[in-house]
Amino acid sequence: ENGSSNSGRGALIVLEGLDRSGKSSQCARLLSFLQGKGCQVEGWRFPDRATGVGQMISAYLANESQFDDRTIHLLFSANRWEKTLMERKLLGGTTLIVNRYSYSGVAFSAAKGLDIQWCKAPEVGLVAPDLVIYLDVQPEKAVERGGYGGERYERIGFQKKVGEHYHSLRDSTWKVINGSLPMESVEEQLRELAMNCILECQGKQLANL
Ligand code: DGP
Ligand code: NA
Ligand code: NA
Repeated sequence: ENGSSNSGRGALIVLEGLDRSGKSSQCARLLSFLQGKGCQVEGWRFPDRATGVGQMISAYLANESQFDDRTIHLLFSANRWEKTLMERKLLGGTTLIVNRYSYSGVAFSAAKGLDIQWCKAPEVGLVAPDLVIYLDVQPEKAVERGGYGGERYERIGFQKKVGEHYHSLRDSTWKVINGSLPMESVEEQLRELAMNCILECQGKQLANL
């Protein structure tokens, strides 16, 4: 069994973590590993800056435009709701490796002081991930990794608060990987978690958040 089975649906696998926690590199590595195994798989990311809503988010993150905290929260959420293709891809057997999802939405907005339940509300009804992998890196370590790019949230004090909120969001679908380990070790753990998830979810129904 090499994971290329046509039976069953694809898995929704989400990577979460602070800025500079290694999500982008690990998503890319995992994607090419699974492709090499013959898996039907795609890499996605949120925010998707290419859509109309995504361009508003991108300008906000670059500090080129301002929005009220609640307004931008709803735009990030809208950017996830735009992806109506997600469910069809999964049901068609494609596994999605997604860089950030609803947990980013809640953790980043709650770190600004918004009410958690209010933050979660617009996410309800989105497709639920089969697996959330949290790359756990101390904010101090993340900064050392070549620094931040200068976007709005890339400040250590804010990232610490985001980390605390991520911690409170953990549930049974979460697996935490120590993101400070060597890249190869993180990669190896991710591969194993992803392969198991892909096999396990083939017989399971899709659920909603
Ligand atoms: P990225 O493209 O992964 O570097 O994300 C851009 C920034 O936006 C990053 O600081 C994390 C933050 N972010 C991602 N998703 C959301 C969200 O849904 N809501 C909020 N408030 N911030 C988010
Ligand atoms: Na960023
Ligand atoms: Na990031």
